[in-house]
Amino acid sequence: MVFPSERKELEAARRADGRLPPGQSLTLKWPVLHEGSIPTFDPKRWRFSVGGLVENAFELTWGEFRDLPHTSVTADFHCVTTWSKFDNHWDGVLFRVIAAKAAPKPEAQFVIVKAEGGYTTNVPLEDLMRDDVLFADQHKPEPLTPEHGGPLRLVVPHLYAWKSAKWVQSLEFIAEDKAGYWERVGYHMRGDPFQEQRYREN
Ligand SMILES: Nc1nc2c(c(=O)[nH]1)N[C@H]1C(S)=C(S)[C@@H](COP(=O)(O)O)O[C@H]1N2
Ligand SMILES: [Mo]
Repeated sequence: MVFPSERKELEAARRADGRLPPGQSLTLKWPVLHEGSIPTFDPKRWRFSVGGLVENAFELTWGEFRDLPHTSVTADFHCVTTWSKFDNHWDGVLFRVIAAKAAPKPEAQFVIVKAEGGYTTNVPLEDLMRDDVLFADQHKPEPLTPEHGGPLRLVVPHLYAWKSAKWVQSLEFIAEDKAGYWERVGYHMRGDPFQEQRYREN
């Protein structure tokens, strides 16, 4: 049992640490938030594909993905609807591992991340190359359930959580930035919570 006063105290502590972005509040729960329905996972048919401006476009089966070197990352998660969930323990494959395999061409500056069901989001390549950006297939102590993006979701801790696409299926490396699902309707092209990059200015 967690008392409201405890939540308030933790929130004050994260604010004092500089880890609570402006306009956010701390949640002890893990809300489920997405558009559309939760896809069913068939490990035999699942594919992860990488293409666009890369030297080595490739596709992975679920077994091949699971065989890639895994890394654990502890990171915060900030949704633009104002909740922040702290100290998530993710495990998965770093974006850098995927990028090294793909060998992006010098013109590649952005990535369109595509999820099953049609959700997309655009992220600058530079943001994805950080050492805590990963494709997570585990979350502890709660499992990475289908409603939280299982079997595989992107996690970009330093950007608003709409960039952390659930049920990720493919990546397209591109030269010029191109709006994804939420970005098309006015959300920010980058989405840094500490700069409150919620909406686009134009
Ligand atoms: N495929 C997909 N991924 C998505 C979304 C979505 O609608 N579809 N919503 C995003 C938003 S706005 C948030 S806040 C997080 C929520 O993740 P959670 O449900 O695991 O808390 O998922 C992000 N990833
Ligand atoms: Mo969100």
